[in-house]
Amino acid sequence: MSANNYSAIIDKHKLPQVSIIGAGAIGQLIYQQLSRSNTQVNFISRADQSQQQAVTFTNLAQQQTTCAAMFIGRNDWSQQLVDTKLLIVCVKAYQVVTALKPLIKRLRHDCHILLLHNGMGPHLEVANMLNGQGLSLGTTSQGALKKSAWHTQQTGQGVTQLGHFTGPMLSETIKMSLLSSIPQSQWFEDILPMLWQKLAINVAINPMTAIHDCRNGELAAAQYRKTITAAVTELAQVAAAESIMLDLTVLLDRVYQVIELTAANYSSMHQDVQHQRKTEIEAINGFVVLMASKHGKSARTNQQLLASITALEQTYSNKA
Ligand code: KPL
Repeated sequence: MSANNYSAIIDKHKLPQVSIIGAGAIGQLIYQQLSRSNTQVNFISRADQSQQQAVTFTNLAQQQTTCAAMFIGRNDWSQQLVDTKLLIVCVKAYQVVTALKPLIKRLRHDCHILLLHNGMGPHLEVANMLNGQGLSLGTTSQGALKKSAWHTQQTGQGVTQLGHFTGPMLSETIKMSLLSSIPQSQWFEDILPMLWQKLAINVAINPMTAIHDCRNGELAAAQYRKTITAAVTELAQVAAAESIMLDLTVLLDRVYQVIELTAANYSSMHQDVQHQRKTEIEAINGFVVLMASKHGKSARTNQQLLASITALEQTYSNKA
């Protein structure tokens, strides 16, 4: 049965509860997509008290809707998290472990965790923190923009790739509910190659746009080709050392396709640097460097890109 047919016959009152950590653009987009398909969904908040928050969403057709989202505060975590069957983690890569630490012990053993962030790396640490829960990983190229704290606008369609990583599998009911709620979402038996492919796009586009202060489209210029090719080549070599075989030509074609498709956009790392926010460089080029050193290899270009972005972060006036 297809995911769409399945959603039509699900009794919404019997649907398991999904919780989201991270009310950024992607967290709010996923919240909207799940709640529209009648999944019971709430946010986990760092505030003490639980509260309802009006959240506004503008879809691709420019239609705006507002609904009341439940934010579960710390005082209610223990009581509410026992009902959570899937916890979707939408915070930045460098926040994943800290955000999950106080929650894991309160989750049911049969709760499942799904990490959905840019970059790679936190999954290795989270795998060691699990308390019987299963772990899935995902990546999305849906475009979303936060217009204000509680107003998110979808800015582009895109695929969402999800799949199992370790521990018990996600239940079929929740998997089907996810796939039927998130447009163009797919489940992969082996998710790691998909994450490495997405990482190839990010290792090339994100640091280069931040360093050269440009939109994604400008990276099509010949002057950037050498660095982009070198960064992606190193990534493919490191992935191969991890037994993930990727075709370099396909990876580079995809990088240039994304450069063209998102030509007018500023990458997330460009935006982070412009707003003097911590970037996800450690989970992007930093992950390639880390995996290279694990295999006794060097990844010189990724190391240089990592160093350049780290140096840019050091220039922020407010380094908090
Ligand atoms: O994922 C992205 C990002 O900005 O983080 C790309 C695909 C590069 C689009 O800008």
